Amino acid sequence: MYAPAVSDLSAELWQSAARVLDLNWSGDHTVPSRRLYPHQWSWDAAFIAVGLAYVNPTRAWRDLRSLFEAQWPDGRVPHIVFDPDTAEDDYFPGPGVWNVPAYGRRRARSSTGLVQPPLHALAAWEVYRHASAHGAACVAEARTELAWLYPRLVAQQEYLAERRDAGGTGLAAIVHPWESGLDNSPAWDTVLDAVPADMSLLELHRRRDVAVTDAAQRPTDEDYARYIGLVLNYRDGGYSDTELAQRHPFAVECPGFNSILATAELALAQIAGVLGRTTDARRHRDRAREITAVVSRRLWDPDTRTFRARDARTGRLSPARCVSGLLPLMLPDLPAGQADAIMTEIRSERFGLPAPSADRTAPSFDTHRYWRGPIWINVNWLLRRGMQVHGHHGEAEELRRALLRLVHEHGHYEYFHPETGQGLGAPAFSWTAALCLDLLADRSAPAYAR
Ligand code: 2M8
Repeated sequence: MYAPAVSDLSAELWQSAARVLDLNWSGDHTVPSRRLYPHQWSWDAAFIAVGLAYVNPTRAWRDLRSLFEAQWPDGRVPHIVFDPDTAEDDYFPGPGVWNVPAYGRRRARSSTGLVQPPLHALAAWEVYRHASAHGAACVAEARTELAWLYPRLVAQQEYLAERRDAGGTGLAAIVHPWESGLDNSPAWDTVLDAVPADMSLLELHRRRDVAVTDAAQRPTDEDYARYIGLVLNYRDGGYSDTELAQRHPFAVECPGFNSILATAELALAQIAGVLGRTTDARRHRDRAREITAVVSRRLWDPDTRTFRARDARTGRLSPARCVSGLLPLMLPDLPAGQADAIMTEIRSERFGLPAPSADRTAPSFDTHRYWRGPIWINVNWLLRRGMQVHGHHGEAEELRRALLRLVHEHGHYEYFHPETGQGLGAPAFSWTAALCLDLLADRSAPAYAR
C-alpha cells in the first residue's frame, strides 16, 4: 500500500482511514455509511475517489464508472444510485418512492431524479494526477478511464448549464435542498417557508434515518415533510426541467454548487489537455470564466460583502450566511476584492477554522443538527483548496492540521460538534476517511491554468 512521507503523518490515522474505505466497499462501489446510507451517492463518490487514489486507484475508477453507468439519457448524474441488493426499507426515500427506470447498461440499478454538486471531473483529475505514483500500468488505466469519462462529464455539465438555468442567468438552479449536498442548511429556510409541510406524508412513509441516528442530529420532521413534498412534485412532473420556476416551488442558485460547476470546467480543461483536445480545453476554460463572472455578479451581496444563495423564482438573496457562501474562494478568476472578503468572513467570529457549516452567531446556529452548525470535512477540504488557489498557504496549512487533529481525536465521523469536536452522525463515514488520506498526503492543489 502506498503511504506518503510527511512529517506529521499519523500511521494510525492512515490505516484507520483505509480500513473505513474497505469496510464500506460493496464489491461494486463504496457506500457513504453501511447503516445510514446503504446505496451509492453522487458527490460522495467523488470525494471517495480522491482518497482511493492513494490506496486503491482501480477501485477509485470503478466507483466513478459505477456512478456514471447510471447517468440519465439527458446527461443528469443521479444523486443516489440504488443498490438492488439492499431492501426498500433500508433507506428512505427508497427506489419505490422515486419510481425512476434503470438507465444505462446495468438495468437493475435505478436511481433518484435529483443531482448533486458536479465534483466528479475534479475527482477524476485528482485520481489521474496521482496515477504515476503507482507505476506505468496505473497511468495506462488512468488514461483509459479518463477517455471513457470525458464525454459523460461533459454531458453532465451540459445538462446543468442548459436544463437547470431556471432563472435564465447562466447559473444552474437546484430543485431540492438535497441537490446542494448541504441538506438542511439555513440557506434554504426562507425558500422552504413557502413550501407546505404536509405532515401526513410522514405517516405514509416512515423515516429511516432517525431509527439509526440521534434525531437531534438530523433534519426535523417538518423539514422532511417539505423534502418529500418537493420530491413528489418534481417526480409527478416527470422530472422535467421545463418552466421549472413556474411549476416547482424550489429553484435556487447556490454559490457552492455553482462554484463547483465552474471548478469542474477547469478540471475538464486539464482532462481535455491530456486527451489532446486543445480546442475543448480552451472552451472549458472560457466556460469557467463565464460561470465565475455570473457567480461574482449575481450571488454577491455588496451590502454585507458576502455570497448568498439566490431564489431563482423571486430573485431574492437568502439572508443566511452559510459555508456555501465561502466556496467561491475555489475560483481562480474571482475578483481579488471578493476573495479577500471571503477570507475576512472566514477569520471572523462567524466562522473560524475549521469552518462550521453555518454562521456561529446566527440564531439558527445549532451545534448538533446536521448542516446547521457542525463541522464537515468535505466543505473544509474544498475551502482549503480555495485558500491555496488564492495564495493563503499559511491558513491552508493551519486548516489541514486542524482537520486531521479533529478526525484523529474523534474518529471518522460524518460531522463534528463545532465547539467540542465530538463526532456526530454516522461513524466510519467514507468521505471523512477518504479526505483524511489526501490531507495526510498533503499534495498541494494545482494552480489551475487560466
Ligand atoms: C446526506 O444527504 C442524504 C440525502 O441525499 C440524507 O440525508 O439522507 C447529505 O449530507 C449529502 O450531502 C450526502 O451526500 C449524503 C450521503 O453521505 O447524506
